[in-house]
Amino acid sequence: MTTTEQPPATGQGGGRRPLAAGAGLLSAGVALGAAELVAGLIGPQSSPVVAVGDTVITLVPEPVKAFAIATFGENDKTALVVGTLVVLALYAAVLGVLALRHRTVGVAGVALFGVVGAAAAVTGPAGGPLDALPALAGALAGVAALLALLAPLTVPTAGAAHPRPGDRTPPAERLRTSLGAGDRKGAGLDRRRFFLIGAAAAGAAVVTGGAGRLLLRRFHVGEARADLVLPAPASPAAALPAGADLAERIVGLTPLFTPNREFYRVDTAITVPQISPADHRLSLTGMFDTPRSYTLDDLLGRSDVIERDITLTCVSNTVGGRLAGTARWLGIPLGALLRENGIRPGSDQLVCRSADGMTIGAPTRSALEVEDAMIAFGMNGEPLPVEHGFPMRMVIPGLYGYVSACKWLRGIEASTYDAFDAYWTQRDWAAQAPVKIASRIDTPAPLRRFPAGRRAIAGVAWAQTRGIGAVEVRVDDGPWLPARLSPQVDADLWRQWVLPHDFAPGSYQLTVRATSAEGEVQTAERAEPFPDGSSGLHSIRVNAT
Ligand SMILES: Nc1nc2c(c(=O)[nH]1)N[C@H]1C(S)=C(S)[C@@H](COP(=O)(O)O)O[C@H]1N2
Ligand SMILES: [Mo]
Repeated sequence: MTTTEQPPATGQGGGRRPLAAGAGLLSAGVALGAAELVAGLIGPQSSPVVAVGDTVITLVPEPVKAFAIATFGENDKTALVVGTLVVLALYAAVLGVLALRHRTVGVAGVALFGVVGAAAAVTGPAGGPLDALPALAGALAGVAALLALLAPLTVPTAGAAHPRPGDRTPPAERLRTSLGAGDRKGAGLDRRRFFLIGAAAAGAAVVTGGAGRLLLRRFHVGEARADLVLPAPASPAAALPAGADLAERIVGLTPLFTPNREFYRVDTAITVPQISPADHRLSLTGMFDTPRSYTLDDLLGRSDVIERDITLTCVSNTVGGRLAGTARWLGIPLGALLRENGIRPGSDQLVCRSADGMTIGAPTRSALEVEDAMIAFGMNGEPLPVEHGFPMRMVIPGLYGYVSACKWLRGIEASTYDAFDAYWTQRDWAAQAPVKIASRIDTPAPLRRFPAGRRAIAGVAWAQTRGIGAVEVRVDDGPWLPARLSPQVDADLWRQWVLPHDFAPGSYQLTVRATSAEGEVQTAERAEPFPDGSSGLHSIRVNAT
């Protein structure tokens, strides 16, 4: 198709361009709907929208990722999806306008999108050749919709510039007739047909997209998860004394245990892997004498099931931040599992692989020596929630999640730091990252006004594997005042702290600092999360009136 075959886009009928932009948008909708429908038949990993988003996450530079986590927190993925859709919408609208004059550009633009989507899906961690189909089907449908929608915007009118075979009109004459035709208001533009086809396209997009979504639900593992019966632990968690949770009496204080649905979530998965427990295998490979693989039932049926209370923290947590949570985990001791496979002394790194392609490098030594390191399948009395790694994940107390807590775990390769850089290490985060001592003021809330008088200053502090020995609070430049702590039941569990204080009306700066049970005082030196975790004291301004 050549460009001269299309009547001019301007000067005719008016409003042609906005309609063409609309045609682009509608075609994108049709493409996405068709892709989702085919993805519904093939599987969630083949959905081009998700695959492209995943690829974007993998490719964006670290500062952008850090900014996204800092700005949007757990909504970072929603922000990404919305951002992607906005970019896609702009692209589609521009493409529509360009295609008005140059059909080839429109077709090529949609095809390009199909190829990008197909490539992303095929090369994804769970991708195969078949996963190209949704994107390609989407592109085909998108092209068809675009051409159909543009046709009524460029209806050939009488005397148009097409030289019919045998037409002897001189070129200049032909041009004049063509312009003349265009001068008539609305000529070459069939609005009614455009809106009819547009409505059909919108309907098709909604119906196919919705059907795709419904079909994708059958890949969800919620039922299999609900049917799972967890074993009783051979070694239960340390008993908590009555009244151990100070949050029962102090409004605004973080509870000792974080309910699963409130547990912070950090990962690179736009849609969480849906792993059918019956098909799942945990494979040990690499530097083992007798490596084997395990089904979930193998793990559930073992006699060495442990239950432990462990606080998990993210390296991206800023001072005073909320990327930390505590759960009662149920699982198998990691050290025992590694030893029974004959782990070789030369391994210093375990490369943990998840079903979504993530690699997390954990120190072999911690896996063997940290008490309570485990392969977990239970969290707060339930099977692991899908978002938190169902059916199994690793938990190693004392290390940030990105070097210890691989979710959707399907492989442990005994390796070395020399031989392999894991995902975050490739992005310049520290290869080894023990959790730094941290403390946080939960209440009073910063800047919010509260009535003067006696009230609690309270929060949490953590120093996994070492335990918290003391927490002190300073009001303005006063002395460090010792806070009361929740019972020390396990070094891996954070401790709540509380300090009742008499506030006269006024504004105060409150600062908290913790000391580990080993006597190490939390440093006041400020560090950003990158590359191995934030440090510094949490300090807030509060107002009593
Ligand atoms: N497969 C996979 N596992 C992962 C991650 C991930 O992106 N993918 N993120 C890690 C990080 S950075 C943290 S802090 C913890 C968070 O675990 P949670 O989401 O259950 O709180 O999971 C870790 N395990
Ligand atoms: Mo993290």
